[in-house]
Amino acid sequence: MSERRKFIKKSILGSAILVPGISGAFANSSKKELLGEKPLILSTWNHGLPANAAAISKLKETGSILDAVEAGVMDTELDMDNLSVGLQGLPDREGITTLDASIMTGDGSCGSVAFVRQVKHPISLARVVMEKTPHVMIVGEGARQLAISEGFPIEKEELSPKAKEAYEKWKVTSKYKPVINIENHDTIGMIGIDKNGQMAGSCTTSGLAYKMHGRVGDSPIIGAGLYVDNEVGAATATGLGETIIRVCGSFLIVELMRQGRTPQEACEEAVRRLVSKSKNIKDVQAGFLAINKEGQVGAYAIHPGFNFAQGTLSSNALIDSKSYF
Ligand code: SD4
Repeated sequence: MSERRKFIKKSILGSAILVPGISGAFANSSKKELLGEKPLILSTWNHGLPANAAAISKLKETGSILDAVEAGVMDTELDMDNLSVGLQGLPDREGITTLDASIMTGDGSCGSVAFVRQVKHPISLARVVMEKTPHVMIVGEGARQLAISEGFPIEKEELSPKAKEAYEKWKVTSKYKPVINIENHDTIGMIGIDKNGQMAGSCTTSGLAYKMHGRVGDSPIIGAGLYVDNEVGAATATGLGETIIRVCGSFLIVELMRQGRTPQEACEEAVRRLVSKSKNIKDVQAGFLAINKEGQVGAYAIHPGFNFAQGTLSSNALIDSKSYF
């Protein structure tokens, strides 16, 4: 674990900061979830804390929940300690880092990029796809060309020192076995609601370490890694993308909430569905995070170890998710 993460874990979990009205939802049964405070921002894993802080600060500055979820994950895209997000992320089998990202607002607008190289902020490129093109998803060289035409800086294609070291070690055996919770699972998914009930979400990743060249995960697939609907709620996913795509995980959760499930019940049902449709589930981690329009929160993963950060205007805390196993 990096020094930065150790520090965050110690300073936050160590002092047991609780978020009024929400932490209780995780101590008690999902039926007893309390109404959440708004605005509310949720994001996956430890790096969700600084990302939430960046999102809340942007929300205060511009008042836009879309700006907030973009700015929040941009912080993670620049985090040199994170080897699963941004250009510092672990590469594919050929030694090339390729990025996936998506963004969505509660009115159904969405955009994404996948298999994109040399762009530091794929989330902002996903926003360009959403706002400036007639399309939803642009991939590979096309996405890089769009970045160039939109004036995004194109970075030199070289691995970060940590990614290079890890890749050199991996090449010795070239074995592909996802490790639960660590290395392969650090994607950031962020969902948020403002005080008026407007929702937005973002998701950005370098995907699975040592994936096949050209592999795309769930994160840029609308409905798999991210889904947002102002009428119901929002969900995002982390973990082995193939398992999440198979059940349209985030869309499934929003639809279950539409049918009356709480965010917690919906996340649990989606994990059960995913487990029933996947093989070798003991070696696979996946987790979901959800919010409904009342500001209730849910989170659930296959294995223990998944956590998320929950931020309001006055608090920001890490919370451990419950899990199937
Ligand atoms: C993927 N879902 O590409 C991403 C990886 C991930 O935490 O979430 N890592 O499959």
